[in-house]
Amino acid sequence: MLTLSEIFRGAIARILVCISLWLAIALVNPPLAQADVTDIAPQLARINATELHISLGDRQGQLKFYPNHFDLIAGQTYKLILDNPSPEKHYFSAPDFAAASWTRKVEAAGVEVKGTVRELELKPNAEAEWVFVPEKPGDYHLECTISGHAEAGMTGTLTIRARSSESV
Ligand SMILES: [Cu+2]
Repeated sequence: MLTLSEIFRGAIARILVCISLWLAIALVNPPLAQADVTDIAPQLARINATELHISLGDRQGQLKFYPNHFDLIAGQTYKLILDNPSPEKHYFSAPDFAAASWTRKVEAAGVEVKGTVRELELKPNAEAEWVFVPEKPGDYHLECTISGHAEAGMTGTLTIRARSSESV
C-alpha cells in the first residue's frame, strides 16, 4: 500500500518530467521568425512552377508559334521552355507581357541571363527557359520581330487572368 508521501513524490516526479519535456520541445522548435518565412517562400514557388512549352516555327519552316496562345494566372510561377525546330532564327518578343510579369530566371544555352526579358533570340535548334510570375491581368501581343515573320502569321497572344478570388 502506498503512503501519502510516496503518492506526493510520484506526483512531483511526473510534473518535473512534463516541465522538462515541454522545455525540450520549446528549445527544438523555436517560433519561426519573419525572416525564415520569407526565405522559404521562393523555394515553395519554385516547386509549384507550371511548365509550358512553345516552339518558334517548325521543321517545315512555317512562320508560326506553336501554340500561339497561353492563358496564365496572375501570381502563379511558370517555367516557359522555348525551342526553335525550324531552319532559321526567330524571336520571342512580348515586351508588354514582360513588363506585366516578374522575371525570376532566364536561361539560354546553359547560361543564366539577368534582368528583364523583352525579347529572346533563338537560333535554329536552340532552347531557352524563362521562369516568371505574370502579375498584371490583360491580353498581351507576342510576335517574331524578324522582318516579314509577324506579317506571315508569326504572332500570338499571352493572356494573364486575375486569380479567381480577385475581380478583374
Ligand atoms: Cu521568326
